[in-house]
Order: sequence, then C-alpha cells, then structure tokens
Amino acid sequence: MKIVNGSVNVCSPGRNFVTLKIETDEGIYGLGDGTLNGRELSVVSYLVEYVIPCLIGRDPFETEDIWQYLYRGAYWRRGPVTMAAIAAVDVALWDIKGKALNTPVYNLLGGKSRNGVMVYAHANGVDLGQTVESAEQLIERGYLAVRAQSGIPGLASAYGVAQDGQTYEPAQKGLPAESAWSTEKYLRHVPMLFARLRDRFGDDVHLLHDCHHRLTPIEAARLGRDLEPYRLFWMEDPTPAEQQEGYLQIREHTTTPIAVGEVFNTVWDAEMLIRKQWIDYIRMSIVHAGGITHLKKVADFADIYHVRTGCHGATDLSPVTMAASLHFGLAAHNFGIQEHMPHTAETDEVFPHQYSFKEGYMHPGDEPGLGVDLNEELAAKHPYQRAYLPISRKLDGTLSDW
Ligand code: CS2
Ligand code: MG
Repeated sequence: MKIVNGSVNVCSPGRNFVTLKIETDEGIYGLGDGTLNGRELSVVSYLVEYVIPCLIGRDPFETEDIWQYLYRGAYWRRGPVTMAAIAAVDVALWDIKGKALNTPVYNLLGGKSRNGVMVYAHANGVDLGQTVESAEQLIERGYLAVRAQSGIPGLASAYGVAQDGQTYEPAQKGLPAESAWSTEKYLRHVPMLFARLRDRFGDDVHLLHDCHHRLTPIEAARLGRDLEPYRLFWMEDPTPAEQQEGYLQIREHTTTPIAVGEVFNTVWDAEMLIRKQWIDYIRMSIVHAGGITHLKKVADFADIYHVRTGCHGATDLSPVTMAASLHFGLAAHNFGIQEHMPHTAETDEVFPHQYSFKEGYMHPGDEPGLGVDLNEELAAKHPYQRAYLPISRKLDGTLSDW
C-alpha cells in the first residue's frame, strides 16, 4: 500500500479544527487532528508546504520510520506546531493501519486492558452554589469524576467558568480578551469549593481541579495542603513546568496528587518530572505530543515510575483526537483518567464517530481504525474564523499566566 494524497481540512463548527486526511492507492484513508488552539493555520502551513510532499509514495504501515523522518529529519525539533503536524500524520496512519487490518486501533496498541475508559467532566459556576449544582447534574448523568472550577469573589471572570449561562469555551473571536487575576483571592476561595463538594457528595466521587499554571511552586504547595482534607484525584497544572524542579517544591509539601502536561510536546518536557516521581499523572495529549507513536513511549516510560496517564481532552482537541485517546486509554496499562469536555452538536455532526459514554466510562467502539469520520460537505458550511485564547493580568496590570 502507498500514500497517494494528503489534504488538510480547516473548519469551524462552533470552534476551529484542523484535520489531515491521508489517502492510499488501495482506497483506504485515515484522519489525523492537527488543531492548535489560537494558532491553527501555522500547523496547516507546516503540513501543506513541508510534510505532505514527503509522504507521497510512502508505505503507511511505517509509522515508526515516518515519525522519525518527520522529527529527526526536519533538524528543527519539538515545539507545538511541529509536534501537532507530526501527530496529525501519525494518527492518520494508525487509522489506515486499523482499517487495512480490519481491527480497531486499540488492538494494535496491546489490546484492551480494561472494559472502558473512565472520564471526568467539567463542573463550573459563577459561585460556589452554582458549581455544586453543576457537579450534581454531571453526577446524575453518570460521571464518576468531576473537575470543579468556580468564579472568585472580586474577580469578573475566572478560568474554566462559563459566562451568561453559555457552555465554557476559552477561545474567542476578535483580538485576545483580557481578564483580571488575583492569586490571593483564588487561594482563599478554592478550599471552600471542595469543602462544599465533599460535604454534598461524600467520598465516592472523584474530584479534580485545574490551577491552569497560575501559581508559584510555594503557592501551589500551600493550596495542595489546604486541599488535602478533600482527597482530590488531582491538582492540575499547579505551576508552569518549563523549570521542572519547581515541582519538587510542591511535592515536598503536599500529598495532593499532581497532574501536568497539556502544553508539553515531547517526553523531554516531562523527563525529570517523571523520573524523579514529582508528578502522579502525565496529561500530554495525542495531538500536541506527536501522536500515538510518541505518547505510547511516554506512557511506557511513565509506567516504570508509577506515573499514570490523564490525557487532555478539552473541546479544542477534535473528535479525531478524542477517538485516538480512547483507543490509547483502553490499551495503556498505566491509564489514569481521560478528560471529557463534550463537543457541540454541530461538531459531532461534522465528525460522525463511534465512541460513546455510559455510566462514567467511554468506549472507542469496535470499528476498524479509529471509528471517526469527517463529513467534508458539512464541514465546508463552517469556514475558519480566527480566534484567540484570552490573556490574564494581575490587578496591577502585570501580564500573568492565563
Ligand atoms: C484545559 C483547557 O481542559 C483543560 O484542562 O486547561 O481548557 C485549555 O485551557 C485549552 O485546551 C486551551 O486550548
Ligand atoms: Mg488544564
């Protein structure tokens, strides 16, 4: 079998998605996601101008050699644009392999290690009461794990919290929106949220929280300690991780489990974090970390150090990535949990898929390949619209981490 064509679809059924389609001389095609929220067209250009021409004539079964060719062969390694483009190719090739061998991708990754993939959903509200209510609705729908984010008194908006009863979606059209941030107000408020949630729902439900890289290590250490009575499943992205030793400081002070990695691109962003066992969950995603081929290596490396997976699964990761993550999560021995932020109905129509949710778990389905498709005619009705993630500033105007 040979690759005969590659094309990139950019559509915006509610938000932007970049999808690579690789076609073969046997009529089998595969799909890969290359969406990089707020910087989508840079991946399109990387794929169209540089990557696709190198794929024509290649055997799509050679996922390892093609991965190395695109990573080492470019000389310029790593970074979100490069790794999203490599991921798009890699996932499309795994999809082709599964279809050609007439088996779901999870069988190519070691087969099923469990019956389903536990997922967590997002509860949020402008205040504690609304957040508790939102969590209640999710628990009633069958979720066993809930991430909770709440508005903070004195701040007009907060990360992860929807405005005006809309569904939360961070990227916005127009230039980047700016919001005000106060670490002091946040640190005072969050423990109260988890006290309320434990009080209302008891000990069985898994509770998670995302700090979105906004704290210093010592602030995160304090938050981790304050949250210990509420037994969180994890505290996510407590501090930026370019300087990996910051996580040692957090680790030394708290037993609250720590998850990080949604902005990482290769194992080198997490090598020390994993090897020194400063984290409990590695949250790298298939789309932003070079595809299934690389994430499998990261997970196998992490397994040695008792670190489990927790793949990023926000709405800016397309249904193609969701499907790939579910195949991966079903097979990986050290799977931890998978994020599930459901897509809009429009997105689900553009990307018909086999994956499903039941009683807290998701399953990728048993169709050959990934079990996800792209309706190109429908996609054409939702043209790309430039959008940006917001910017955050401290109360005195200093730019801070959003
Ligand atoms: C996130 C995302 O889902 C998460 O945990 O932190 O909401 C993240 O902000 C977006 O994916 C950015 O594109
Ligand atoms: Mg996050």
